[in-house]
This record gives sequence, C-alpha cells and structure tokens, in this order.
Amino acid sequence: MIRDPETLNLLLDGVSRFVRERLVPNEALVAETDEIPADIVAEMRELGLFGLSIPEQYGGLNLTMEEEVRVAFEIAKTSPAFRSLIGTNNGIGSQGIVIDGTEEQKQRYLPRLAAGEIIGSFALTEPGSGSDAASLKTTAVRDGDFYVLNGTKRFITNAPEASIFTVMARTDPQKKGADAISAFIVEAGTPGLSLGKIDKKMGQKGAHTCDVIFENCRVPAANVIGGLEGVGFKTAMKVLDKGRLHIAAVCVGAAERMLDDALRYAMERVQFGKPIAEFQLIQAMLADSKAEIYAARSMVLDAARRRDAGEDVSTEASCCKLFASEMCGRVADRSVQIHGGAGYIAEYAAERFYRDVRLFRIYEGTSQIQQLVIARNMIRAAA
Ligand code: COS
Repeated sequence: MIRDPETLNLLLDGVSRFVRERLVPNEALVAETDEIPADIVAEMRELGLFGLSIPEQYGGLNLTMEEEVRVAFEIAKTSPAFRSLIGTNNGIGSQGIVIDGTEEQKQRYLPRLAAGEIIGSFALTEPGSGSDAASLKTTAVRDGDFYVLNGTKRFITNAPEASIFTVMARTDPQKKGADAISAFIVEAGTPGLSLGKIDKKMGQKGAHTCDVIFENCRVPAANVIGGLEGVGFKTAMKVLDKGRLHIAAVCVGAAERMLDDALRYAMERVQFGKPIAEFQLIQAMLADSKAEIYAARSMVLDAARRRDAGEDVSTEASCCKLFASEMCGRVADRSVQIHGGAGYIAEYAAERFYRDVRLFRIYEGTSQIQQLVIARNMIRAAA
C-alpha cells in the first residue's frame, strides 16, 4: 500500500533523525519541567507531524495506515510525551471529523489541526464512565439552534492545550443506550466550558491531562459531527479502532528503544569479569524481547495493510493493542532488570520508560476491553 516509497523513506529518515538529534537529548528536560520546549513544538509543526493522517485537501500528509504506523515506530523511540502532543491531532482529536464530519466541519477545523496551529482533544471518559463508555452521562439538550451541554469529562489528553474538543454527550437523556449519544465539536473558550487542574500522573511528564467541565455550555447545532444525532458512539468506536492500531505501533517503537538501551548497557556493564551480555540469563531476556517485538511489529503492519485494503479491522486492531501494549510492559520490566540497580535510578531512561509505558495497557481501551472486543467479534462471526 506504500504509495511512494521514496517520499516515505525521506519522511521516515527525517523523523528518525529528528528523534535522535532533537528529541532524545531533550527527554530528561521534558521529564523535569513537565513541558515540551516551544522550539521543539515548532520543529514538529515544520516536519508536518501534526497532520500525518489528515487528508491532503485539508493540508495533511494523508498517510495510509501502513505509512502512519511506520512513522509511529520511529517517533515512539523517545519519550511518549512528544508523540502524545501530535497524537491527538493525528488520532482521536481529529479522526471523528475526518471519518464522520460534514464538509463544512472538515474545512473549518482540519487545516488548522494539520498545521498544528490548534490542538484537538477527545472527550469520552467521565468520572463514572471509563471502560463502559456507552454509560456516559454528559447531556446535550437541544435549545433552538444550540445544544446545552452539562457534565464532566475525565483524564482528557491534551485538554490543557486544546482549542477544540470532540465531545460525546447524550442527546436523549431519557435513553440509556449507545444510540442516544451524539458527537460534538466544542471550541475551547466557549462560555460554560472550563478545565480542572492538571492531573499528576505516574509518568509521561510533558503530556497533560485534566477534567473538562461543561456547565450550561451552549454549542451551535451545526457542530454535531456529521450533522446527525445518535451516531456519536459509533463515531467514537471507529476513531478508537484506528487509534488502537496507532498505539500498538507506538508500543513497538518504545519497546525497540528500551531494548536498544538494555542491549547497550548489557554490552558495557562488566560483572564476573565479562560484559553481562555474555551471560545466558541476560541473553534470554534480550532474545525474548526481540522475538516479541518482532511479533508485534509484524501484527501491526499486517493489520494496517488490511485497513488500507478496506477491511474492517476492529478485531485486528484490538489484537494489536492487546499484544503490543502487554509486550511493551514486559520489555520495560526486562529492561529495568537488565540494568539492575541502575534501572531503578532516574538517571537512566529505563526507569522513566518503565513508568511511561504503563499507560499503554490502559488508555484507548484497557487490555481487558481489547480481550472483550476480540472475543465478542469472534462469537458474532461464528454465530
Ligand atoms: N465500529 C463501529 N461501530 C461500532 C464499533 C466499531 N468498532 N463497536 C461498536 N459499534 C457499534 C455497535 O455496532 C452498536 O451499534 P448497533 O446497536 O447499531 O449494532 C453500538 O456501537 C454499541 O456497541 P456495543 O453494544 O458493542 O457497546 P457496549 O456498550 O456493549 O461496549 C465497548 C462497547 C466495551 C467495546 C466500548 O464501550 C469500549 O470500547 N470501551 C472502552 C472505551 C475506551 O476505549 N476508552 C478509552 C478512552 S478514550 S482514550
């Protein structure tokens, strides 16, 4: 499905160099300050990183899924916070509009998202609704040419930076099901929209989440995604199918980086008179990690190609997210183990990655939700 290998290789080489020369040297600073330096954000814009998956007619690079996961393999070889900043514009913060938006909505928002002029954010989760996303309680009641939104969204990635939010809310508050949920584009600064304080997280410093609170927030009716009530949950699920594949690719890249660090350390660290890489118990950890990363990489590429070929990859995306994120957790654990005492010390990236990658098994659907999606689809297909 690669449309133009030469252009793609230029992009991949450019991203890889940017990661090595600009992002890796700034990882510790980002972790310390909880902020990505403005000059790095500007360089990310210049590289086109905010518009990877947005169609060309709206200023994006319109990468195929295969091309996008290949970029994700590269960008993930550094602190996940960098990827997180561009992640919502390419993923959950823009794809609702890309997949189901009206032409007018696309023209209004996508060019600025693609250019990185604005940040998009995705507001599904609530204090009482996480894995059971269809039980969300935020309401959107029609009032003339507006909807009035009330409710709280929780753990919303990039909310402190966002200019627009894709918000899932219940347009028929009497109905409990998924078919009463609609998706809205809500602009930051709309009266009645406020943000909670920034969450203190286990890791991923430099990537921010907080509550997004709606109190009688009036949103133009023209901002219902696709102009259709009642299909917002399906929009969210379609967005997550793609997002899960992207996160799986990020897990592969992060694991490759952690294994690379662990291998280097093992080759330099001398104990019992030789580098620890020469000991078979260390080799087992290196080899298991290598094999599992290869398996995850192959799965992600296969699922991405299937999606590009027009197949429904809901099952495959969940398989990839489940396997790759769990694999990434195991590699993180082995990386710390290979580093020994040094792996527990913040000076080494292994310690930071160990905390950073823990999130991959939780967000965009926990491992348990991926298992549920996979098994349900299997049963449905067999019935
Ligand atoms: N693509 C398109 N439509 C989908 C879909 C998909 N991948 N998955 C579900 N739907 C549709 C279903 O077909 C159904 O529509 P119909 O009634 O017309 O058939 C509707 O959406 C409701 O689906 P379902 O009945 O499966 O919903 P459930 O409440 O049982 O559960 C899960 C759905 C658990 C899979 C969903 O809530 C989920 O993904 N939860 C995790 C949420 C998540 O990832 N949160 C992370 C926060 S965002 S970073």
